[in-house]
Amino acid sequence: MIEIRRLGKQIGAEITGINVNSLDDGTFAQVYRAWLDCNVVVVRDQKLEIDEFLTYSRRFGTLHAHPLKMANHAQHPELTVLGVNKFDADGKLNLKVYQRGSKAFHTDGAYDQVPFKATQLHAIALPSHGGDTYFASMYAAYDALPPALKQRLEGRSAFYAYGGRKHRANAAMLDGKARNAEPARHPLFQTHPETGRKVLFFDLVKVLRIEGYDAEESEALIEELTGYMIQPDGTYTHKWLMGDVVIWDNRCSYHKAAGDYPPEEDRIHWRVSIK
Ligand SMILES: O=C(O)CCC(=O)C(=O)O
Ligand SMILES: [Fe+2]
Repeated sequence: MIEIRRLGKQIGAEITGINVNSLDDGTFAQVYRAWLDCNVVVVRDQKLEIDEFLTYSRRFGTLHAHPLKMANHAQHPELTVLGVNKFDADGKLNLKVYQRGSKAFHTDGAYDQVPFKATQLHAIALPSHGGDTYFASMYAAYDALPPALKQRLEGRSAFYAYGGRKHRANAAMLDGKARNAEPARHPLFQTHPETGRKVLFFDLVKVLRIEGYDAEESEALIEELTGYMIQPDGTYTHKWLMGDVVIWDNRCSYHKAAGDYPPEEDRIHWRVSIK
């Protein structure tokens, strides 16, 4: 029997009592509805083969191979294995692997003209402590904006690129097409295509500038918007358990890896990007 329980005040839901390998359409519709309502859905206690994880993930949309090829699975290019090859040949911790996703709150694929709809992770190995994932609601961020700021930025967009303002050189790690892509332009205020609710679409890792302002004004606005992204009632911190399958909606949530676990321990997830 499916059981759905809210985790955070505004985002996060836990689902127990299902096997994602054998969900009938009616039960999947309940999972999908909970996901739209709560933005982040945690399905507990799954034991999956790679094919099963991919098949289940395809029920949410089309899988998209991540343009950062370094950890994509050789036989299953749509699958990224997070947390592997953490140490270089000389034994040095590779921070690009260890700190992936932990720089700042972001939404996946903002560098793309069509950002990812969803990202789904399955926990394969977990450290003894640390390694949480933080989530925050873009709806709560939008709702918290003062009316004057909303009015000022209505209709405005921001530009995004891999690596953002500080680490643009990291784009060199992407595959050819993505490496040479023009920055993507996305409206700051968007309406979620399925819920009809308004969000503050923003990404601190990849934002370059706000359109229509000079560099100084743009930086000031980025700082101002940053102050509204994380609303206490709009957050959920996920503490991973083995077997968790977690999917988040990139159209209405920000996330960030804590990036604080003991580096000598494994923290491994299967990951897919869904459009
Ligand atoms: O490892 C995590 O907790 C999340 C990393 C991340 O940002 C991602 O997979 O998109
Ligand atoms: Fe991410």
